[in-house]
Amino acid sequence: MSVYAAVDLGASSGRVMTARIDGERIDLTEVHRFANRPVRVGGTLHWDILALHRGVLDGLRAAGPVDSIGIDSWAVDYGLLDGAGRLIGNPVHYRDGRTAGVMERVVAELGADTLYQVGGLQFLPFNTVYQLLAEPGLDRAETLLMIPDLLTHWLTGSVGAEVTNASTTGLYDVRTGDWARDLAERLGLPAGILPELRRPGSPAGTLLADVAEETGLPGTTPVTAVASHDTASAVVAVPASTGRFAYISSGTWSLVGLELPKPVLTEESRLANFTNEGGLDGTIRYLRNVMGLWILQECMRTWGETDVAGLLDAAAQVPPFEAVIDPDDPAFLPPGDMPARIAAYCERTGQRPPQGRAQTVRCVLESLALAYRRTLRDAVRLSGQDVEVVHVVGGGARNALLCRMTAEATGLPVVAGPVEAAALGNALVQARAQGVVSDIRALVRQSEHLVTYMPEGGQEPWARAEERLPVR
Ligand code: LFR
Repeated sequence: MSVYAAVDLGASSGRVMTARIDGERIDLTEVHRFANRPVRVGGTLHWDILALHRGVLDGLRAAGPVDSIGIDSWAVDYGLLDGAGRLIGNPVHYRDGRTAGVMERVVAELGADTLYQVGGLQFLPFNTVYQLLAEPGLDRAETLLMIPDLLTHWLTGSVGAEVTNASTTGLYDVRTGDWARDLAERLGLPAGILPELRRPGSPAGTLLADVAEETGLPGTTPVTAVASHDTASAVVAVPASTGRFAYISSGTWSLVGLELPKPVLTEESRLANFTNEGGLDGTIRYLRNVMGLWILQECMRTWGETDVAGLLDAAAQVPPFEAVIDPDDPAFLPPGDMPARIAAYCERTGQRPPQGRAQTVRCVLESLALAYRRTLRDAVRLSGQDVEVVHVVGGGARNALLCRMTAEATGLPVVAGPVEAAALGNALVQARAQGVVSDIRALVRQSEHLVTYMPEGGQEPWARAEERLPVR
């Protein structure tokens, strides 16, 4: 029996899980969960990075002795170290407004095509490259570390840039699998701050003496670079049994797309705003960021409501398609009063705003399912890869109403689960690196409880609802 610690940091909470693997099965246990509460200081929205490090240390203590440790988190954000290895300022949250207008300026200067040919990324205002151009601490910076690389550095002292997360920066060349140093220089960014790349499965050092003392773990405990972008880890754990599958990594964001052997960098793909992020073993995560359950989470925060099951039950009872929104409208990106923004969107587009909470939730879920329908159709068309099943992984796999709508809207069977895909993918990459596992997806299929939703209603109502959305 081998045991791995998977540290998985999400936008609202972090968790440390232990994964026990006996070659036939993997068993996950959550040993510690802690809040991840962004803090606004001096008008800037920050991550509380020391609280996250604290949570990691407490979680590792709770985990007890393990064969290896791996860390994954959301992408694009980073910390900068000075020449003495000290953190320059607190990492800024990608939903902060400091990047307003930066992407537009860079696109005007360099051309969208140049950027897409190199990075292959969806044009999102918070991609690391645009954040760096809005970064006051850059002149003192010697090293850029993405969030999981920074936390790994604090555990082991090692410095490196794990590739799946590096691929979300806009400064990584998706064609060559190396940093795009030329592009950085053209933008006036110091390419010297980009650390050496490391592939998922490679060693990232052993615990520093003070970390060993804090956690009660032996200093010889190895830390392994996993697919450190949480979405990459989640895709690793998609329990697909065919190559013809799509996935929706469903949490705060919905990452909707395909796994491909090569990037798609065509003009059509750029115009459809698809991303080509790096996955395990050189695969490409060809996907689109759909705003996701964030909109529902912010509605609930605004209402002071915590009973998600009750809301979903109520939403299932109200009439369909009263109002539809484009979840990717930039109005929904920053934190704030989402019900008011949904109402404003409806008024702007000549629709009657949802009349209550259940109606609002129904509107959000139907609009997400519509976005999935459009995105998957585009992904298939642009990549030429056919799809016969949609795997929904992550917390959203628990949302039966949304899974049912997704099956209907796409006309495809939806297989929901695992819920803890990112932690599973994290642990399984460690296990594979140690030779304990060979076929990751087969092991997930054997171990996890999956629920299938067949596309029961016809697609016509969805096609009609889609016509009410702006063409993109
Ligand atoms: C999901 C995710 C997405 C990324 C967004 C911001 O947790 O990692 O893949 O686009 O967060 O980093």
